[in-house]
Amino acid sequence: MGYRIAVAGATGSVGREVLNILAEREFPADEIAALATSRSQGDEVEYGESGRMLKVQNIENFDPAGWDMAIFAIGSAGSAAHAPRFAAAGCTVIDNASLYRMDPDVPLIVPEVNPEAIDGYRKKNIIANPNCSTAQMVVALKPLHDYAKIKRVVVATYQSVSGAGKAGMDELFEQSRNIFVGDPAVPHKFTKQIAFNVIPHIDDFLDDGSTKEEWKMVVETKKILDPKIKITATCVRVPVFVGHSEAINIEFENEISAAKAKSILRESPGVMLIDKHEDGGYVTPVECVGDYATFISRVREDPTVDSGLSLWCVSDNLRKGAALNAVQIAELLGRRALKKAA
Ligand code: 2RA
Repeated sequence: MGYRIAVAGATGSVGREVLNILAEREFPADEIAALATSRSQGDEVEYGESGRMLKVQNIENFDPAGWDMAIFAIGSAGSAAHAPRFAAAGCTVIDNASLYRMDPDVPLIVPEVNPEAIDGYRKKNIIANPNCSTAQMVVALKPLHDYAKIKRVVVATYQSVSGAGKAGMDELFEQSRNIFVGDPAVPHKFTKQIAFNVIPHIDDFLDDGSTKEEWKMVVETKKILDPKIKITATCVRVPVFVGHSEAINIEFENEISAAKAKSILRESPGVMLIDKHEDGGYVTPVECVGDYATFISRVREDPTVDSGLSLWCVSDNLRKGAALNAVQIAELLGRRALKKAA
């Protein structure tokens, strides 16, 4: 017997990826419900490339009783409105929004990093999916932390416009076209022109001058990996459609060489090491699109500290940064807790 699983936000870019990945990975689903707001009610979405079409149901009227789990990709307001109702009905919510991530009664899970934390889901029947920039970074950091204990991380991100949803992708496309034909590139979604530019600002500003995106990288990494790690982040939007990149500098308590780090990363779950010291011997965002892995390149020692490394990390933000991680949590939940299917 398989699961009854709902996908809320099924018409959005992350929701569609969730359906693609459930189908690709042959998730043991007996029944799948595609949910969205009333605006999309009656639309159809495809279950992966199976040709099987799912009719979109209005989440407002959906009764979650008898459903095993629901993956939510409907933003914090949608999660606030519906997650407690689903959870109370016995349907475990795997939430992609930021709303519950730092709730001490909600586990924040990256299955390659802290699968054991999932057992805490029973308190609220909700599990949180981390922010995209955090997810790929902790996959890269975890095996190195296990070996040499990380003291401090300095990260700069290069985040694609799909992190801001379809509107972000449309804006990059429109502005690029406008610039080519001599029309003005007016910003709507982003705060400045994104085409042929970079913007050092993602999410709201905080009182200390950092942004909420930067804060998320700090607090989520501590919750998932180790509260003792010091982290400072600068998050930047770049004119790339899909795929977040990160330049990560790591300082360790114990000694670790670049060669040792590479041999560890080569064997680490979720990691693909592509690191040749030659032209093109590294991964760029366009190459990671549609892939599951967190790609690591440019691993090298940092001679300015006793034990330090710098590396380059790239991943599909709609997949490992959102939909894939959520589906991996659903698989983990099935294996560890619900145990209905193999
Ligand atoms: C972004 N972190 O890239 C967001 C998406 N979760 O804007």
